[in-house]
Amino acid sequence: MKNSKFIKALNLQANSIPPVWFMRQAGRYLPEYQKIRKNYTNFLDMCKQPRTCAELALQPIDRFGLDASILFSDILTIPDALNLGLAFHEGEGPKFSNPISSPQDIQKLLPFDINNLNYVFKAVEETKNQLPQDTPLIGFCGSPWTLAAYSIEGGGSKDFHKTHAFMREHPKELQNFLEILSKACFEYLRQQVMSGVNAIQIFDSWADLLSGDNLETFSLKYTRMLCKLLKEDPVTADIPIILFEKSPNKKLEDIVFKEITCVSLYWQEDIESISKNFKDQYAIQGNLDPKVLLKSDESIWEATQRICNIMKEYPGFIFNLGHGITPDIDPNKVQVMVDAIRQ
Ligand code: 1CP
Repeated sequence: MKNSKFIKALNLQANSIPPVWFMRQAGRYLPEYQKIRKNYTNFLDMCKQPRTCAELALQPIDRFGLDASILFSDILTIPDALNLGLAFHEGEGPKFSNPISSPQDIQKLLPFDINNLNYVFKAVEETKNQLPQDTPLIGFCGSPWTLAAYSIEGGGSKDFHKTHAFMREHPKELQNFLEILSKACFEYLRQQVMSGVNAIQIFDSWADLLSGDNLETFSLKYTRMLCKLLKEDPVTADIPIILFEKSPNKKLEDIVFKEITCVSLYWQEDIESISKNFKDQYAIQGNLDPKVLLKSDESIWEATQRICNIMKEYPGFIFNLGHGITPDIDPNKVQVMVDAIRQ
C-alpha cells in the first residue's frame, strides 16, 4: 500500500494530485450495477453473495480508476444480524419486520453473534483478491446512533418520529441499546480488518436528527466509545478511521477527537475555514455537492477545481462528494469530475 495516494493522504502526506473516491460509488447510477441488481428481489440477498459484492465494488474502480474501493455491503447488516428482520423490497427503502418498539425488545435481544456476518468478511477477502494491488479497500459501519434510529423507526423516514418519541420516553434504555451497538460495531470492524480492509469509515448519517446536547448524549459518546475500542485493540490500533457526520448541529471543530484520522465533510460544510483549523491534525475528505453532478460539464469542472484549489496546500486531502451519489446521476458526469481533479 506504500504507493497508495489515499493511504499517503491519511498519513497527512502531500500528493501532487489528490486521491479520489466517492460515497456510494457502487450503486444504482451505474448501468453495470443495474444489470446485476435485477437478478435479486431483495437487495440484502445480493449483499450475502461475496463474489457479487466483489464484482460490484470493482465496477467503479474499473470504470473511473478511483484511488480507493469501498466494501460493497450496507450499514444495516448489524441490525439484521440482531434479528430485526431486514428486507429491501422492490422500489422501497429498508424495512424491518421486527423493529425495536419498546424497552422490552432491547432486553429480549439475543447476544450479537459475529458469525451471522461471515458473508461480509468473505466479501472483504474476495474483493481484496480482485483489486489492483495498490488500491486500498475501505471497510465501514453505521454509527451506533444511526443504526439505532433505523432499528427503532423500522426503516427510513423523513422525520424519524418513533425514534424521537423513544428517545424522550426511554433515554436510559436507548443508551443501553447504543452500548450494545457500539460493541457490535467494534467486533464487526475488527473482523473486517482481520479480513483485509485498509481503512474504515463510520457513517453518522442521521446525526442531524439530534439537537442541543442530544448529539453528544446519543451519538458522539458512542462513536467515541467505538473508536476507543478500536485504538485499544492491537488488531485495529493502526487502522485509519474516517468519520462522516451528516449536518451535525455542532461545529466539526467541537466534534473531532484524537482517535479520528480523517474527517469526511458534508457538502454544506465550509471546507476552506475547516481546513485552516484542521491542518496537520486531521486528513480531510470532501466535499463536492452531489447535485453539482446534475449540471453542465463546465459547472462540474469549475466546482471541482474550486475545491482542489482551496486544498492544494493541504497535506492529507482526499477528494470526495459531500454525501452519497444519487441514482439520477449520469456516470459520464462523474468522469468529468474525475478528469477535472486529475488535470
Ligand atoms: O435497491 C438497491 O439497489 C439498493 C441500493 C443500495 C446500495 C447500492 C442500498 C440500500 N445500499 C447500498 C450500498 C451501500 N450502502 C454502500 C456500498 C456501496 C458504495 O458506497 O459504493 C454503502 C457504503 C452504504 C452505506 C449506507 N447505507 C448509508 C450511509 C451512507 C449515506 O448515504 O449516508 C446509509 C444511510 C444506508 C442505508 C440505506 N441502504 C440502502 C438505502 C436506500 C439506504 C437509505 C435508506 C433511507 O434512509 O431512506
